[in-house]
Amino acid sequence: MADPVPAIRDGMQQRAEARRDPRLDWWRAARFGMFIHWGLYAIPAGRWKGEPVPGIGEWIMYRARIPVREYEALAPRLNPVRFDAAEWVSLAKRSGQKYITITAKHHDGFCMFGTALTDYNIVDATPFGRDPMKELAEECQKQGLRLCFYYSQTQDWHHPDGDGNDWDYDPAQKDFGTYLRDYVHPQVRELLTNYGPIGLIWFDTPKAMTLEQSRALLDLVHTLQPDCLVNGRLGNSLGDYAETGDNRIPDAAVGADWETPATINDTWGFKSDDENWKSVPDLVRKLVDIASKGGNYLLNVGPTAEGVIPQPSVERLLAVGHWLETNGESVYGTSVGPVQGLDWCRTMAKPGKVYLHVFDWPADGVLRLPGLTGRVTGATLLADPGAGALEVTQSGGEVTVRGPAAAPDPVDSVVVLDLAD
Ligand code: JFZ
Repeated sequence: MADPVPAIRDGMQQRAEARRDPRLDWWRAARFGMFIHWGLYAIPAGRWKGEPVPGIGEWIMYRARIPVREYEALAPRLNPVRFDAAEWVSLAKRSGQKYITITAKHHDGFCMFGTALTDYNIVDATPFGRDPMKELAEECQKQGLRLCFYYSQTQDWHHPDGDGNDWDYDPAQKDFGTYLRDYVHPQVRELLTNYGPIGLIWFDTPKAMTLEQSRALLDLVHTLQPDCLVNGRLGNSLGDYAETGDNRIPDAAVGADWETPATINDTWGFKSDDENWKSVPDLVRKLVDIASKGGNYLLNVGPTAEGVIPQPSVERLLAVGHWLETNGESVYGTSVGPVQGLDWCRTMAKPGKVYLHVFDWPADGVLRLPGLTGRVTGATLLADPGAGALEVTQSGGEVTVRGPAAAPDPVDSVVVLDLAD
């Protein structure tokens, strides 16, 4: 795939003027969300007919060119009896995540919500017979998180007129416009009518969508729920904020609203043999890196077909949440930090304050921060205010803070710098 970052940056620039749109206030403050890829693909979990299928788990139908009739046979086997919406929402909450974005329909076309448009959905086609999106919506309301829906608007490998499946359907015979009008639009209407207030709709892989088609979908969302946001993968640089390429973090701060969607191992949809889990320090630093550049981190989990979020994901998320309990003040509600481009640290800003996140604590405990123009009136360790004020001096455009010799937190020690107004 071509490097998506320059294109994303163009989109970001175009969105810069929408920067102060208050509809995004909750999302800007949130900084950390839970992505959930959950669907029929969790059953094969990366293997088809006894053979491993390389690549991301939710693409198995495409990668193995599984005929629709064969893939459909997974539906009667989907019975996630261990699914517990309260537990998932509580996990997100305890992990410090402020919103949940879950696959209502991924490219395989199977609907994980009750829909009148097709029987190919979890309520009508599985022994489970429940609508997990309803249950999640209720729990999010109860526990105070925003629920958001991923919806694959272009690719649908099950629908004869959807994009992507050229092994069952002849692309020349497809009527994409009709699919959008008579299937996608009514389904988006259902998602924005039947589940209460929805934080955002996460579209994906726009491919050949025309400007009119993207615009019509954007208008539909905003007509149904004016406060519902739309991500940047609607196509044609439309949407309320930009999405980077998967797992991509821009190397500099970006003056617009953006989000990095990221895996916690190497797959989105559950794969039984993917054990390449990112470490807790890596996850914390990625969150901080992203927030310091003005973005949000949308970190994925891939629940099993039984409805269980894999334990290695749970442990890591809770550890990040534990770190955020102490350090959240320096992440949530912050904006792009004043000092950028240093390896050893990241900065974030709030009115009257700069949070200095130190990844590599110097051996002598003396932090030398260049590039800060404001006058610093004090410095403390966020995790240990009892340690009192740290000695600060400022000269020649450099702030010097004398901290303890040992890193207070080997992952990221946060120093709060107070600024004179
Ligand atoms: C898409 C999906 O195809 C994938 O299954 C998953 O849902 C992911 C979050 O999004 O994959 C993409 C989309 C865009 C890029 C890369 C993978 N990109 O812009 O680099």
